[in-house]
Amino acid sequence: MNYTLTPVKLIENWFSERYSDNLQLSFRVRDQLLSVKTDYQRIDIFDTYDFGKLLTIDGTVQMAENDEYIYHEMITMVPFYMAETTPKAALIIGGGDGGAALRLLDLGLERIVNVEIDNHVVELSKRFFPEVAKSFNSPKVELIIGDGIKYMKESKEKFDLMLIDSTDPVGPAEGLFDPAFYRDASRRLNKGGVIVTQSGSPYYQPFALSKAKEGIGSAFSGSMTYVAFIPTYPSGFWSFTMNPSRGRGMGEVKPGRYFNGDVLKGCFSLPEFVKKIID
Ligand code: AG3
Repeated sequence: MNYTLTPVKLIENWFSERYSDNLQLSFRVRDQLLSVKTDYQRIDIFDTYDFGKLLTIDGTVQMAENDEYIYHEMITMVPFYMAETTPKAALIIGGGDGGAALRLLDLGLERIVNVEIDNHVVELSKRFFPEVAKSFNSPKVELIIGDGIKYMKESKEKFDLMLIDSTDPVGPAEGLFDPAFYRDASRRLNKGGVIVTQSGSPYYQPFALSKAKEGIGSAFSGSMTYVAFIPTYPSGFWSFTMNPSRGRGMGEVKPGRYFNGDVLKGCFSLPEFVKKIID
């Protein structure tokens, strides 16, 4: 018998994030690069066809090589320009991949304290996403492995920007959406500064948005929500919530790859269904 030996591949591998009982988004993967269970969560790293390397925590997409710039620009550049004085010192809670710190360095921040609870997120980012995690090599970035809630309660230092770059409000990040956390935060924020948290997908996680709004709103007498298109997160439509702040009326802003002056103006324009969530 003569068989032709053509390579056949019958099995395709996919990673799926479940959005609801009836819907999930699947990424076709070349390979699973790693899977670890840490004291806090499960971390997986995949090599995907469309989005490059993908970091997931407890089955939820945190960062994809090809679109991380959108989330990281929007969580840093919007608050940077919305602050009423030029920010010099920033605090990041979460952000163990280093992506938020990287953009803050680009914006010229002089001091960045990054408090991440899970050392493994930092170590794995350094290994698999060195271009993002290189921010941790800067002498301007102080990395603290510890509990952000405790840090906010006990530290004395004050900041011009505070970024809550957390996972979804279930599990370790739940307390980062609580009014008590934002009351502590309000004592750490300099006058004219901005605090912002990622507040989930308005479509699939309206509870995350309303929780963030209540938390920030109660501690800072009001809140402002803005949105961005992030293809690898649930529904692709994402929200961020910050304290009320007017910016400092500067003319031109320096564009990133997603962010620019038009995005800064437009991102606060909310669809009616989103307004209803935060009404
Ligand atoms: N942190 C926010 C990701 C939340 C995504 N949620 C989800 N996929 N269900 C991103 C960390 C990037 N520094």
